[in-house]
Amino acid sequence: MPDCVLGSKIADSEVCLVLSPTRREFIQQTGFAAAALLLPQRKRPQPAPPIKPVIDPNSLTAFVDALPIPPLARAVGERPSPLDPSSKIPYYRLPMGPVQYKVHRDLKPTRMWGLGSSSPGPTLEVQSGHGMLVEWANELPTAHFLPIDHNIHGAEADKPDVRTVIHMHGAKVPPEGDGYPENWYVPGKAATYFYPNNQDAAMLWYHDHSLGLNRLNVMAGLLGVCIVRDSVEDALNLPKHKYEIPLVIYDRMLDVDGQLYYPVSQFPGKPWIPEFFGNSILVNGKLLPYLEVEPRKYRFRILNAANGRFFHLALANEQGMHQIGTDQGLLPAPLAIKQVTLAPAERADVVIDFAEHAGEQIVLRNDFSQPVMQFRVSRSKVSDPSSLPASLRPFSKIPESAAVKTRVLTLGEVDDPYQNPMTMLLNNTHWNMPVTEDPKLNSVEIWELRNLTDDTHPIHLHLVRFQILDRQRYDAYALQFHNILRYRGEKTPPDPTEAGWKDTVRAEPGMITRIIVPFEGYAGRYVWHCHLLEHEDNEMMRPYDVVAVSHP
Ligand SMILES: [Cu+2]
Repeated sequence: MPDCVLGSKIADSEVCLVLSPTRREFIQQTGFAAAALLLPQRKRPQPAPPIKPVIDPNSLTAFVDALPIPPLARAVGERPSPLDPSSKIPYYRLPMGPVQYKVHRDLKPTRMWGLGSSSPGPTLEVQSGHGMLVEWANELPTAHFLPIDHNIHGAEADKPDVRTVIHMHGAKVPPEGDGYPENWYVPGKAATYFYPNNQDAAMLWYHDHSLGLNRLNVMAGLLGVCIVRDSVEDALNLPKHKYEIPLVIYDRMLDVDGQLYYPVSQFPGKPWIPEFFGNSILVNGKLLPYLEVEPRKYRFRILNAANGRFFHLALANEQGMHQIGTDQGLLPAPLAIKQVTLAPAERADVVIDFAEHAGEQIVLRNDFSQPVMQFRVSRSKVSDPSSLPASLRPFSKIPESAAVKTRVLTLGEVDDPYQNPMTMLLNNTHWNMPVTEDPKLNSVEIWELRNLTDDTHPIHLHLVRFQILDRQRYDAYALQFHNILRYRGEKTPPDPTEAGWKDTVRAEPGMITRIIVPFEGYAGRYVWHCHLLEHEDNEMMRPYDVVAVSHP
């Protein structure tokens, strides 16, 4: 199978669509021979040819647009707290509506759906323990501009084309405010959710989660960031204010008119594609932007908001960085790294010190060669009062003995006779089948994810944070076709960059991935799912119940 030339010309970008980077990542991590031995080869379905040619980002002048920073959300008032009506909490209103945005100086404005006047939408910033109310108002038009597949469960032709519900990824939130995928609402309607924010400092992100449409609504632009702060982080003297910058990174395809292009399958009447990979990488909504920085430390809050692409980000001058946090907040200590690896929905909190690079122009690259953005380091002498402390936040591993239950859960794929993926399944169950995962509130469980496919699936559980226990190679073929569990290696611990609190875990092919999860916070109905949005939309999502325990 040919590898994909990233940032390549139009013809190659079509190749990118048929080869999953998730598969490439597997090959990088394991060696191609092992991959070939372990898994049957299959062809990926060919998407239909683009209706219009798409733009080759290499044909554009790079680094001519300044990196935009999403605006800070401003509360429009105060309302009584649902927990204590005598106290008032901030009330935000974030309307979803059409926006026109110039992705690059030399392109026409791109139609998107944003929040407020931007995509990514305004950044919510809150202090841990301080609740807030957010009204998510659907002010979108009644027609969608991306291809809906009415064969997908939840997106049938009798459902409205435009409907949305917002989920705050990583938030510990009561079930009624979690953005349950069936709780979508149509243009003209709104939902107000209460976020208690009783959780450690972390970068959360909000995005559409409506059943069967999520991949298209996020692609259209319905996403943004929420930063939770707390006293532990405040005491660390990390770079802050203008020296702390969110980098929301995702891939898109743009047609020659500069408009978002989302391909369809080669099957007439069934437009769903198994994964989306675009050739243009946007940072905070801009293609190939630059950022002027001073020769000092910066803190970058990096989010992979792509539908399906994994990012492997590194500085072209091979300069090192320090990772200080992951999905659910600070690591115990900074880690010296050369590369940031992020599956969709994962976050990395990274400090880069430009002190030794005054006057340089440093490119941030993906996959070794594809330019993403440029840092322009000024020559001015500056003082840097910020610190990179040797220790950040204490972290205790949960002992396996704390778990009251181990759930064995498979990640599977249903193919047609020509090995085209048609549906993705968790534990061989569809969305509308009865709930099977029902942990008790305040209990700890181990979830053992047995990946039967040849993709890495980033698995996300709503409500909770968890720790990765280990990964172990096994014979997926023997399990799937002969029901024999045969290990092919020892258990390996998580990489140091993922050895903190997580809410999304890469379940790699040929691997059993185990996580240990305290189910804390609230009882009620939540979901767990793959965060490759094309998978999630096509059945790779399940409801789960956190069950309150009644005491006699
Ligand atoms: Cu998946």
